[in-house]
Amino acid sequence: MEQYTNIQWFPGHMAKAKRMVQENLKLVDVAIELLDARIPLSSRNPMINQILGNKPKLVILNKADLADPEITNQWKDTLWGEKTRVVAVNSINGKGFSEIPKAARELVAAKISKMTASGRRHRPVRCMVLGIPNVGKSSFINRLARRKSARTGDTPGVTKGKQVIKINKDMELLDTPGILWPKFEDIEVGLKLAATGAIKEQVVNVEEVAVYLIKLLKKINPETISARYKLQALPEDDYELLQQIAVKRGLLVSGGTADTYKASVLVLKEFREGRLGRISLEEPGGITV
Ligand SMILES: Nc1nc2c(ncn2[C@@H]2O[C@H](COP(=O)(O)OP(=O)(O)O)[C@@H](O)[C@H]2O)c(=O)[nH]1
Ligand SMILES: [Mg+2]
Repeated sequence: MEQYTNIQWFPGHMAKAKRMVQENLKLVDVAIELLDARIPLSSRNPMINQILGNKPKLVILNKADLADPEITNQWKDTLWGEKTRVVAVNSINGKGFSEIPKAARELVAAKISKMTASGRRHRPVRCMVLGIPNVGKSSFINRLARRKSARTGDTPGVTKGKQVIKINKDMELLDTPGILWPKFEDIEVGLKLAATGAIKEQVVNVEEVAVYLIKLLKKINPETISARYKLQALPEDDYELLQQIAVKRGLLVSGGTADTYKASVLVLKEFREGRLGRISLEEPGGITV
């Protein structure tokens, strides 16, 4: 079951989150920005660069198990920069995690060599995790710390009483993540966040989300839809396609017409569980719908 954090973001909360994150950033060498590998743009906090200033950044493309591996590689190249490293992971099974300490070290290499040169022993690279709700912060921290549960703070910003977890001799991590707000202004961002399960679809209409997802899937990978729902030719109209899926799956309301609500829930569930394949909804070139 997916667990939703349900934060109501008001301007006051955003200001507080920003302030708390910036306070915690003072304690760390590297910010770990968690993104959803399927939607690296839409799962970003809109103010992240401003919040981080010139803090070195390790971008984690999380849920990479659900994303198209080729597109994830393109994102890695695109996002990589002088003060940015990028690692793709699966926080459920730990795939990709072995690359993290090296990437974090690289980001502070200059600082470390300066310390070693002056005869001081360098301390471990200290990191903190940042990201929007449901991007996988708790799962990521648990994996990295190899423990069962992370403290989950639903409080915007970061929970008080933070602790530092030792990851290995080179790396430590604040145990509470910074929770940041997603983009709100853009309807497509909202739909992508809802489609991937980052926000409750009650916020947006379930059928609207499903129809939008179908529209994207038809562009990205029409064969998957045809194969999965045993449809020969996909209709032009996305709502009609949803109706056909309903009929194929025997999801009917009394009178025999398609239950598009149930079909919407089904398509969204199957997409989120990866049963439609590994699909990225955003690629560096930009998918235009
Ligand atoms: N498939 C997959 N699911 C993930 C991954 N990381 C987290 N999840 C799921 O995403 C949902 C939200 O994760 P959670 O750690 O609670 O997110 P948080 O709100 O950022 O702390 C949960 O259902 C997790 O099981 C991942 O790498 N792959
Ligand atoms: Mg959490």
